[in-house]
Amino acid sequence: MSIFETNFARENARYEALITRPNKVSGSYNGIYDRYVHPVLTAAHAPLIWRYDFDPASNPYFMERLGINAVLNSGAIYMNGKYYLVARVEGNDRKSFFAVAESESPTEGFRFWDFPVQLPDTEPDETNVYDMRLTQHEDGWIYGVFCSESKDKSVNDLSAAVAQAGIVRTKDLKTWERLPNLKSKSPQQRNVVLHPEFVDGKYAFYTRPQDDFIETGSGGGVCFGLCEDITDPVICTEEVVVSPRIYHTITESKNGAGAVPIKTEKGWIHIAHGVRNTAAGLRYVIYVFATDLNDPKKLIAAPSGVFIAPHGRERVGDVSNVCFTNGAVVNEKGEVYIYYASSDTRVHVAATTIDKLVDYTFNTPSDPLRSVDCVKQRCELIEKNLKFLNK
Ligand code: BGC
Ligand code: BMA
Repeated sequence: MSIFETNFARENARYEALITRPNKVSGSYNGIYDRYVHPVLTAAHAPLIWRYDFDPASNPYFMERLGINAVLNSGAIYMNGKYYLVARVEGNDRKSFFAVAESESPTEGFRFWDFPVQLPDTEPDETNVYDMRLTQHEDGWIYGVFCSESKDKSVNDLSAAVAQAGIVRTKDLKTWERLPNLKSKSPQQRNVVLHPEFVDGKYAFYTRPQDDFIETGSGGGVCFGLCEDITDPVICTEEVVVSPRIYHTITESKNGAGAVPIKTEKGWIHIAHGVRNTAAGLRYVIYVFATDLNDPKKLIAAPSGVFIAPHGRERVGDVSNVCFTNGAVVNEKGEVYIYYASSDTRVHVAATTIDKLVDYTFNTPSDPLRSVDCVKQRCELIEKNLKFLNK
């Protein structure tokens, strides 16, 4: 066999073994959700035809020509009995793009389609795109809202950038129509999510106003605003804060909506992210809050602290100490699968159910915000438990 043939055969076998590898629940327990042992998507899940030149004449060593660096923050949708992830794929060149991976199972077997998503090129200054949220809207379209990033040419700083919310829509995840970027009063927007239902007859967005590309500045947290016409998307109401940033909590530096809110009998459940600053850089964790069924900007539950934080191997990657989600699905059995990326490098899944998620959201105490009160809260739990043990 030629070098090409040997290397091709080995890599192809490795690839197939990876895609068909069974997954299983990991040993870590909290009763709230199950983490799975293996990531569901990694850079190695990128098809070989995306990366290698398959012509032995032009590529005798079977050398990677266009490498993939990471597969991360993935939008998710459950449709026609199948699970689809629209992942952020980052090439070795640091540019991200979107690609659809499909599986019959929520926890394993995700395989990318042959071609990545080819977004209509309507924003001439757009340099990078990432973190798509997929909303199955009651108007019949599937919307993808993502971050559209451009260089900030107004200042003399090579790294200055502007983040805006890009919007596309599709019926089949194959043909994508691009709409104009969302306009709001905020100079920058990231982590924007479209609510799945009309609110007061209008499209409703969770936004995250920010003064600067990295710093949210005066931006108070995850906000909510309405939009009359999705084809000319302008936030026409005041952006009101739904889930605030709070001093000395997991949302102190920033927070942002994550998965599209999940409708339950008790309220809309939001799986979002919170960021705090540390000596080792920003730490991203996932948290949960709930809003009113009839008034989705009204916060009705705020379980205390972290829902998912990076564990073990998840802690290390291109941007270490990050857990981030922009997609979760619910199937007809009431099972919930939360797709979260660790350290901007790979995508994992955590499995729970609507019943458990409701129990967690509405029965986990809220953060009392001061150590002394947190101790009181814990002592009450201990006293209650000791009574049970002594029975
Ligand atoms: C990166 C994102 C990151 C953002 C803010 C962008 O350039 O692509 O992953 O969230 O900067 O740090
Ligand atoms: C951002 C997000 C993600 C990323 C995170 C950590 O602000 O939008 O793309 O996972 O930072 O780098």
